[in-house]
Amino acid sequence: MSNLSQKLKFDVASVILPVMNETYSLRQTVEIIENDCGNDVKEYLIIVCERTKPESLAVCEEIKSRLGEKVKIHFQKMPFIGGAIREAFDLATGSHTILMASDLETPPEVVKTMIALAKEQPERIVTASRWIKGGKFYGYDPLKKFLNFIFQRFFSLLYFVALTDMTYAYRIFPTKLVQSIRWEELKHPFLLETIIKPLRLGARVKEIPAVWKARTEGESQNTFIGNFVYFRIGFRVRFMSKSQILKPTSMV
Ligand SMILES: Nc1nc2c(ncn2[C@@H]2O[C@H](COP(=O)(O)OP(=O)(O)OP(=O)(O)O)[C@@H](O)[C@H]2O)c(=O)[nH]1
Ligand SMILES: [Mg+2]
Repeated sequence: MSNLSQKLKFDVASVILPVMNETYSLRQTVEIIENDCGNDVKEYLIIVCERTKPESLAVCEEIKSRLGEKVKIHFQKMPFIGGAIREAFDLATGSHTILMASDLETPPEVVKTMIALAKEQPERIVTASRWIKGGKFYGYDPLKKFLNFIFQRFFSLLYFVALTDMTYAYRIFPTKLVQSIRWEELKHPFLLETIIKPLRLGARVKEIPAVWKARTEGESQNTFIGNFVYFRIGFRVRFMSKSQILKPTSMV
C-alpha cells in the first residue's frame, strides 16, 4: 500500500459516464458538472457498447462536438456495467476518478462537493449515501428499499464500518487506487466491489448525502434477482488478503 499512501494531491478529475439509453439525462449531467466545477474536470470518459441506443450515441457525439478533447467516447470490450467501468478506470488520467451514472440517479449537483472534499483530503474516498441525513430515495420500489436497508446493515457489520450506503456507486477515488486493484465482477455486484476492496486495503471513506430520484427515461440494466448476487463478492472479499486484492504490479 505504500505506493498508494505517497503524498497525493487533487489535481483534476476524470468523470466516468456509462451510457445505454440516456439522452437528455446524459446531456444534463454533463451540463451541470461543467457549470458547477468544469475547471476541475479534465475529462469525461463516456463508455458505450453495442447495446447503447443510437439516440444516446448521437447525444455522446453532440457533447463531444461541444467540449472537444475533454470528451472521450470509449467502446467497451468487456461486457456489462462492470466491464464498462473497469475499462474506464484504466483510461482515467486525472488524479481522481468519479464513478457515477448518466441516468440522473446519481445527482450531478453532488460532484462539486465531492471534488471540494477531495481537495481537502485527497487520499480519501468520498461516497454518496441515500440513507444519511440530507439523502433520500424518490420513486424507489418499496420492497427494494427494504432489502437495500437490510443489505446495508449486513455489509456494514460484515466489514465493521459505519457506512450506510455501500451499494450506491457514486464516489470519487484517487485514480491510483482504482488502477492498483484487481477487479473481478462484470455485472452490478461490481458496484459493491468498488467499495469493499478499497476498504480491505485500509482506505478511508467519507459519506456525503445524495438524493436518489428514479430515472425518467430508459430502464435499469439491473434485475431484481441480480441484487442477491452481491453477497457472493461481499463474502469473498471480506476474507481476501491485500495481495489477492492488488494487481501483482501494485504489490509492495
Ligand atoms: N456502457 C455501459 N453502460 C451501462 C451498462 N449497464 C448499465 N450502464 C449504465 O450505467 C448506469 C447505471 O446502470 P443502471 O442499469 O441504471 O443501474 P443502477 O441504477 O445502478 O441499478 P438499479 O438501481 O438497481 O436500477 C446507467 O447510466 C446505465 O445506462 C453496460 O453494460 N455498459
Ligand atoms: Mg440507474
